[in-house]
Amino acid sequence: MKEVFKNIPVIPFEGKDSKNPLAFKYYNADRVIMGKKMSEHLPFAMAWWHNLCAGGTDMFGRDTTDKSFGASEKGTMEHAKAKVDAGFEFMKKLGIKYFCFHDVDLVPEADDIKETNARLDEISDYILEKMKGTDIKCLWGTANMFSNPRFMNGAGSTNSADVFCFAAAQVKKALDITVKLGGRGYVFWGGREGYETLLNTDVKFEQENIARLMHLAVDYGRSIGFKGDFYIEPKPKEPMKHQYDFDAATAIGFVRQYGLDKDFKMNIEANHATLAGHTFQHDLRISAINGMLGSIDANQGDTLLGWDTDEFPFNVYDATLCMYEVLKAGGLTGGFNFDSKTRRPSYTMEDMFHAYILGMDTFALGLIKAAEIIEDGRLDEFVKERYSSYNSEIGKKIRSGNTSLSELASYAEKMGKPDLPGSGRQEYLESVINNILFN
Ligand code: XLS
Ligand code: CA
Ligand code: CA
Repeated sequence: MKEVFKNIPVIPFEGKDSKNPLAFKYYNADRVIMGKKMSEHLPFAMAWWHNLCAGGTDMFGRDTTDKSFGASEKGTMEHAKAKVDAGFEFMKKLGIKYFCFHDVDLVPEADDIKETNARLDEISDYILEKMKGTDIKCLWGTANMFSNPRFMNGAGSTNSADVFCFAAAQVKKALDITVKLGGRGYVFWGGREGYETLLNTDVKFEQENIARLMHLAVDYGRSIGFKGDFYIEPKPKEPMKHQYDFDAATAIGFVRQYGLDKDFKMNIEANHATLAGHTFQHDLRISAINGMLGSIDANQGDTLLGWDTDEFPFNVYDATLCMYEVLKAGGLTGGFNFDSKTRRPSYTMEDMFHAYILGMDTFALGLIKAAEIIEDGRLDEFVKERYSSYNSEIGKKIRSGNTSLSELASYAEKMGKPDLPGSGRQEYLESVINNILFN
């Protein structure tokens, strides 16, 4: 097998004092944090689409990097296999155990779905072969139901029954391949499940139909032995003006309304949470308290830009607060997929490695610091104390639902007026975080 990433070694852990650009400073797979190895806390995944397919094209310019990986022609099965070779070499060199894919990231789409499916069979055989002797597996698979013009009005939410059938066929095949490659999860990201204008849209019907497609997917998935979680990946907009899975709260309401909550969890992407006007931590917390924190798309946006920039995670505050939520939730059943791309001017093969080293180190730091915050205990203690009035007699009654509006009203009348509810101490708590982050 020809080496694709020449001059790039297996990336070692060298620790925080290392100046070697091709070494981890914080991600030490075997280091034990709160009783578990870092590699178990952080099941990292490579996103096939960004890492092996995206060449830096944007609205204003073509590719800056060549991801043919030695294939003589792009968009061929030879190229598809070259991407597999490159991907496996890449994951092995970084110690990454998972990958995520859309159907059409793996193979070029043919005019006829029968031919596309035959190509998917061929490439998944090839991937299976590559997986042998490694512990690399699929984290999750999905069907791309947003790029092809047939999906201009959505997939589950399309106005065309024929397009709905086509979407069903793609989901079926993507599930087959996910199961074949040992996938832990299956994602629905509703990129075009939304609308441009309400003037032409039957929102109720579209939402019901999305749920129908999801139910069909669950039934089929379970029938072929898929034991993992289905995920909704919320995003408020882009490409559509409005997307139905706006944020975690909306998507959780949706899966509950349509009886999908036993099979679905959330795949929370940092950049999507911020596009929805939330913090990353917010959507993680909302998912976690509802028992629906499944998996994470690890990236970050840019607050100066209003779109989905899918940058590699660099912000240690956000990664720390993310890992704080993850640790509190008892970990993920999914993993951390780097749905991130190198910036357009970072066009060399080496940049791909720098990007993953950055992302993995950022999350490793986040994990280390989140564990310190929990072990330190000042935050937890403060929150506990903040609600302690509910441990008192009347508070206990409220908590247990063992009271009435009249009882509370006469309690208030006797009291006259309550004391102020206690300082929120935000600045103090933020200084605790800084103290732990930079000690
Ligand atoms: C796009 C989404 C997409 C999903 C998978 O914004 O992040 O890449 O993760 O379809
Ligand atoms: Ca994503
Ligand atoms: Ca994204």
